Amino acid sequence: MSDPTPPPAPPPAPAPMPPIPPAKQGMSTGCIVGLVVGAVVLFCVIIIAVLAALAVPTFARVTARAKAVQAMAQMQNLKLAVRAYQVEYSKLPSATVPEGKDEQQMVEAKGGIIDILTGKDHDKNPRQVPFYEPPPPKAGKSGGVTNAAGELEIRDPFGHLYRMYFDWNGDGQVPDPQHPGATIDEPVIIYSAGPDGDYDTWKDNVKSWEP
Ligand SMILES: [Ca+2]
Ligand SMILES: [Ca+2]
Repeated sequence: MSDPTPPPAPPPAPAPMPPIPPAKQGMSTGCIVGLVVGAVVLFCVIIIAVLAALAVPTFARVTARAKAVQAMAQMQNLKLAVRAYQVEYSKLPSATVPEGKDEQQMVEAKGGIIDILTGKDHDKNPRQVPFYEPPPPKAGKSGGVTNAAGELEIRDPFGHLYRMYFDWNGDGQVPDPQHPGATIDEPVIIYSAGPDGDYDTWKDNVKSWEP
């Protein structure tokens, strides 16, 4: 009788996995959180920059539009004053150009013509009727601004003088400054150079005859 075969030795128990050091575990989570936060912040910064880039020109357009609306209102006031003078004296006001002559003469809204409409010129507005109330000056650049020569200038909200044409010969027409040789069926027209300050660029000009 042989010795019974000894039972095989049980396989050695697997070595337990070394525990992850708590310090290393915390660092990995922290890195991930940091990356996520960084990405979110970067995303927010990009969004804000894009919105700001979009908002600046929009704001500029809205501001220019608001000033153009204001210019139109100021021109209509000036035009009403001219029409009131015409009703009162049965002629259009004229500071330097004899009535019925040289309607091609452009008149800037300053000095003599304004003195007539405000009643300051007692020769050409002998009843001293204050037909016109100039807009208040704004920052010394727009509205009713007194220049170095002591003349009152009527400047649009962009800081430039209004320009005018009068129907001095009474045929109901004035020269069209935008289209040389053409006429406009109005007793008086006024226009602003618009936001670009250039009277010859008509795209942005504000015109009393085209509301
Ligand atoms: Ca005319
Ligand atoms: Ca212009």
